[in-house]
Amino acid sequence: MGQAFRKLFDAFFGLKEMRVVMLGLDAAGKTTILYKLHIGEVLSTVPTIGFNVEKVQYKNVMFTVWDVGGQEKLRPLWRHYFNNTDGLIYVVDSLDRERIGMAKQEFQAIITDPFMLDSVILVFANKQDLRGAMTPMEVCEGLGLYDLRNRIWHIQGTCAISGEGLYEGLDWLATTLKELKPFGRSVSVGSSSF
Ligand code: G3D
Ligand code: MG
Repeated sequence: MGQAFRKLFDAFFGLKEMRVVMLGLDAAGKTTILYKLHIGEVLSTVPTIGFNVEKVQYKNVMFTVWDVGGQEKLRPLWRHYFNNTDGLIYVVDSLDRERIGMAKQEFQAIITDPFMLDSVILVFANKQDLRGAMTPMEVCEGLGLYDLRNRIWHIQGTCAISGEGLYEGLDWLATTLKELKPFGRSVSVGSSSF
């Protein structure tokens, strides 16, 4: 699995500076995903700004990861990391039906931030291995993805523990960024893999 990711990164991401932020409520599976990718050492920092940030740099790709949720006061500080972001990966715990409303609220706050208006959006509907998990389509509805205008997004069901779906999702992200970057980002497309 790790080797497959590295091949993917080398083929698509490797040539340019890319910044990807991976966000989601706590326990969505972000840290698990970061480790599953095996693309480098996960550096965890507790900066003075008040939230814990994990980073992995693989060649020219920088992944920055933190938990969102319930701390609206911190939102203005997110921008520090949003600047020049190419891709957003939003991770959802598909079993957590109770907090899908909160996940939506945070998601909408992120994607409407002025610094994020240009970023493409990959949603991981994670924990698909668990019985009772929302389907990717339900997560899609829960986050309000269908209502997005002028955004490029994709939703992918995943299991971070086995790695299922991660490669497909990142493949979409890498391919999309590769296609879009030279030509600007004026397209509006939604897609899913239900
Ligand atoms: P976070 O970094 O988004 O806060 P973590 O989330 O990666 O720490 O994951 C939170 C918990 O969910 C972990 O369990 C982790 O093993 C589990 N988890 C992550 N992804 C999946 C998945 O796809 N399927 C299942 N079944 N569990 C998953 P613990 O028990 O360590 O808290
Ligand atoms: Mg974590």
